[in-house]
Amino acid sequence: MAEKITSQQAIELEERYGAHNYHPLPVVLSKGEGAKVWDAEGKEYFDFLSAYSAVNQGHCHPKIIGALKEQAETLTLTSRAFFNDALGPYEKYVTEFFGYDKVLPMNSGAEADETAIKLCRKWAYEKKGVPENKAKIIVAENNFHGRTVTIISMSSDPDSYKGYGPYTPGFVTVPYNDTEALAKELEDPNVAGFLVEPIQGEAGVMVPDDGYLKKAYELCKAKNVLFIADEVQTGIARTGKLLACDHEDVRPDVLILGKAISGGVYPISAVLADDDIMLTIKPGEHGSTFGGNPVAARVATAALEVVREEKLADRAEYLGKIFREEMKKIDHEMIDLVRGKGLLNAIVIKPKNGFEAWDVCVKMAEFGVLAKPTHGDIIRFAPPLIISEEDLREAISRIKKAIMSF
Ligand code: IF1
Repeated sequence: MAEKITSQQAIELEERYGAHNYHPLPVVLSKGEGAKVWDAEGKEYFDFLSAYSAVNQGHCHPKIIGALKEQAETLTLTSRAFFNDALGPYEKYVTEFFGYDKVLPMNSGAEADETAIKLCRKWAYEKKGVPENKAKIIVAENNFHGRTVTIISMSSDPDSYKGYGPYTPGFVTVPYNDTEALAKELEDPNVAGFLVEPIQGEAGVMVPDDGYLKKAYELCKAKNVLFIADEVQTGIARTGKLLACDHEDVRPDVLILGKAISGGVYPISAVLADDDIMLTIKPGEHGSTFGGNPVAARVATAALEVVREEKLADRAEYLGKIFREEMKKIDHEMIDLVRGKGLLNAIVIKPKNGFEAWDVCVKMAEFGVLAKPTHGDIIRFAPPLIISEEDLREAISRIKKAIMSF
C-alpha cells in the first residue's frame, strides 16, 4: 500500500515537482467509489465532474476493475507487431455496439481526433480526388478536441493555441450551430470533412438547436464531405442517448470516442468508420505502441457492457431532467442560465460582490459536491450516470445551499 500523505503534503509535492499546467481546486482525492470520492483526510464528496465525463460508470466499477485485474496479471502489452487474443473479440464487440465496419484503437481522445483527421485527409485524396495536400477540414468556433499542436491549430481559444505556433494548415472555422455558414464553406471542392462536437463541452455545454446536427450532416453528404463527430465527452450515454448524435438520428461517417469508453479505468480511445473510409489507411501507415492493447480491449468491453446492463443512457435522460428542473428553481441572481442534455449540464454564473464561479465551486466542495468552472463563469455538472436519484437530490440540495450562501 502506498504511504498515506496529507492533502497539504500532496499539494506541496505537486507544486514542487509537477508542471504547473493546471490550476486544480484545492481538493486532494484519495479514494473513489460509484458517485462518491473521498479526500486524503476522509472527507466525502459527490463527484459532479466525473473526470470530465470519463467516469460515467462510476468510480472503480467492480466489473471493469475485475476485467482490468484479470488481464493485467495475464498479458498487458504485445504491441501490434503481433496479434493477441483480446483485440479481435473487442473489435467485434465495439464495432457491433456502435454499428460500424471497423475500429482503429488508440489511447487518448486527442490521439483519436488526430487519427480521424488523418483518415479524413487520406480518404479525401484516395476516394474524393482532392489534390494532394489541399484537403480542408471545417471545424466549429469554440471547439475543443484536445491539446496536440495540430488540434490546437483548429482552436479559437488563445489559452489553447497561444505560443504554440507555427500551426498546422488546412482548417476552416465556422460559427457553431450555424448551418448557413457551414453550407457556404462546403462550396469549396477541397473540403474533406466537418469535425464537430454534438454538444460543445469545454465551451460551456453549448447545446445546438434541434435539427442542427441533422442539417449539417445532410449538407455534408450533399457535397461528399465526411461528417466527423467528436463524442469523446458527449458519447457513452452521457447526454441521455448512447451517442449525442442519436438524439437526431445522425450516423457520423467517422465516430470519435474516448474517456468513458473505459469508464475512467484506463486511457482508451477509438475511431469507428466503415470500410471505404477506414481501409484508406494501409498497414504501417498509422499506429501506436499501446493502441488496442489487451488490457484496453478487456477494460473497454467491460465498460461498454456496463453501459448496456445498467441502462446508463436512460438513467442520464431521466436524472438529467430532474437536475435541470431543480436547478431552474433556484431563485438567486448569480444563476443566469441552466442548460444541458442528459447528465451533461452547466449553469452560467453572474458574479456577485466579486464572487464568481470559482468561489461557488470552492463553497460546493465545502458542502461535499465537486465541480469545476470552465471559461470563468460556467460551472459544468457531470456526475457519474450510476448516481442514485436519492444521491442526486441530496447533491442538488447541497449545490443550492452553496449558491444561496452568496
Ligand atoms: C484538459 C477540456 C473537457 C474533449 C473532446 C477530445 C478531447 C477532450 C470533446 C481530448 C478532452 C478534457 C481534456 C482535459 C479537460 C477536459 C476538457 F476542458 F479540456 F475541454 F472535457 F471539456 N474531444 N477533454 O472534451 O481527449 O486527449 O484529453 O483524452 O486537457 O484539460 P484527451
